[in-house]
Amino acid sequence: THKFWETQPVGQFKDIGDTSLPEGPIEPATPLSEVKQEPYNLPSVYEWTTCDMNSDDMCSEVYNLLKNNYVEDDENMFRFNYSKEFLRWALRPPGYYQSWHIGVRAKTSKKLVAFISGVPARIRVRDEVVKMAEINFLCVHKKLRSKRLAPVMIKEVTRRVHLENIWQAAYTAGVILPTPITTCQYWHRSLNPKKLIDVGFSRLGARMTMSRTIKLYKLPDAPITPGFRKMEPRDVPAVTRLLRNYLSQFGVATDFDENDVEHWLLPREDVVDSYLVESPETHDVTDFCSFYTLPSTILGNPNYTTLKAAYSYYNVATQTSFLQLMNDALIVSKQKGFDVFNALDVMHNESFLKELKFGPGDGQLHYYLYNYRLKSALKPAELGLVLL
Ligand code: MYA
Ligand code: JJ1
Repeated sequence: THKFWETQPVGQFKDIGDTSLPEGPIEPATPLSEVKQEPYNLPSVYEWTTCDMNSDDMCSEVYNLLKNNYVEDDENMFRFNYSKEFLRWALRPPGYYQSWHIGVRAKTSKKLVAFISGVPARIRVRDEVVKMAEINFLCVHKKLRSKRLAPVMIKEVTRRVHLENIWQAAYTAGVILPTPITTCQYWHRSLNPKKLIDVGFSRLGARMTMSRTIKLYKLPDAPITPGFRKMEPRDVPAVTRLLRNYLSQFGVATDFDENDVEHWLLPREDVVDSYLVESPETHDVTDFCSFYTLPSTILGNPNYTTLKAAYSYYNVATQTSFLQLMNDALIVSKQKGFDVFNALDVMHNESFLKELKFGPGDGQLHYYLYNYRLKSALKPAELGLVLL
C-alpha cells in the first residue's frame, strides 16, 4: 500500500483498465487564492531553504548532498555523481523558478539534509501541450530515511508549482509508484570493457576472454558519416525544426522551441554533447544525436573511483541510417573518454540497440505524470521524453 500516493491525483492501481475514466487532468486547477500560502510543516528540527544555484556555495552543498546520498544501483556498487555544472544546467532552463529549488536544513547545524527540485517544461500529451513541472533530484540524507520526509517535500514542491499556476508534473523513478505511464529498460554499450569488468559494472561473457571482449567492442577512431560535426549556435533553428517534426509522432513528448533547444542541446563541456549531419551538397541539417555526461562514483573499489557514462538524449535520423548515426555517437563518446554509453528503449532507440552491441542492464526507469490520466500505458517506443 501507498499511504501517501493514495491521497494524490495520480493514476491509481485500482483504476488500471477502467476505460470509463477520461484522459486528462484528474483534478481541476483552483484559483491561486485557494493555494496554501504558507510552507508545509517539517518536523521541528528541520527548516526549509531555497537553494540559489547561482551561488557557488549553495551549488556545492546540493552537489555534495547528491554525491553522497543520491541514486544507487540495486547492489550499491555505483552512485550517480552529477557535476556542479550539470546541476546548474539542469536547474536553470528558460523560465526557471528559484522557488522550485527546495532544500531542507537541520536547524542547529544548518547542514543541508534533503533536496527536491522542479523546472518548467511544456510536454505534449497526445494532442494537448501541457505546462508542467519536471521534478528531479529528490534526495533525503541516508541517515534520515524512512521518516516520511519525502511526502512533505513532494507536497511542498507541489504547492510552489501551483503558486505559478501550473497543475501537472512529469517525473521518473527507479521504483514502482502509482502508476507508470511507461516502464523503460536501460541498455549499456561498453566502450572500455576492461575497466567495466574490473569494477563489476559488467562481466566477461561465457566463452569470452578479455582480449576477445576488447576486440568485440572496438570502434573506429573517427566518425564515418560525411558532414558529421558538433552542433553550433547557428544550428538552433534547423535542429529545432528537425526535433519538433520527429517528436510529433510520440504519444507523450517534449515540446521544444528554439529557446529550449539552445539551452538543452547546445554543447556544454562535460555536460551535454550534440552532433549533427550537415549535407555536404545542400548544407541542410538532416540528422542529429546528443548525449549527456553523468558519471557514477564507484563505491569501494581500490583501483578506480569514477565511471564515466554518456546517456543518450535526443536523436533524429532522416538521411543517415539510425545505426550509422548512433555508431558515430559511440565513436565520439569513446574518443572523449567515456567508459560506457547508456540508452533507454524510448523513441526509436530499439532500432539500433542490439545491432550496436548494447546489452540490457539490471535497471528500469518508470515514467510518471502528476494530475494527468492516460487511458492506458504507453510502450517505451511511444515516449518522446528524456529526463536527466
Ligand atoms: S527519483 C530519484 C529519487 N531519489 C533517490 O532514489 C535517491 C536515494 N533515495 C532517497 O533519497 C530517499 O529514499 C527518497 C525517499 C528521498 C527517494 N519518488 O521519506 P520517506 C515514497 C516518489 O519515508 P525515504 C526523483 O527524483 C514512498 O513510496 N515517491 O522515504 C523524482 C512512500 O510513499 P507511500 C517516492 O526513503 C521524484 C514515501 O515516499 C520515491 O526516506 C519525484 C516514503 O517517504 C520516489 N523516488 O525518502 C517525486 N521514493 O507510502 C514525485 C519513495 O505512498 C513528484 N517514495 O508509498 C510528484 C509531482 C510533484 C509536483 C506536482 C506539481 C503539480
Ligand atoms: O547501471 C545499471 N546497471 C549496470 C551495473 C550493474 C551493477 C550491479 N547492480 C548494469 N551493467 C551491465 C552492463 C552490461 C554491459 C555489456 C552488455 C550487457 C550489459 O546493468 C543500472 C541500469 O541498468 N542503473 C541503475 O540501477 C541506477 C539506477 C537506475 C534508476 C534511476 C532512477 C533515476 C531517477 C531520476 O529521476
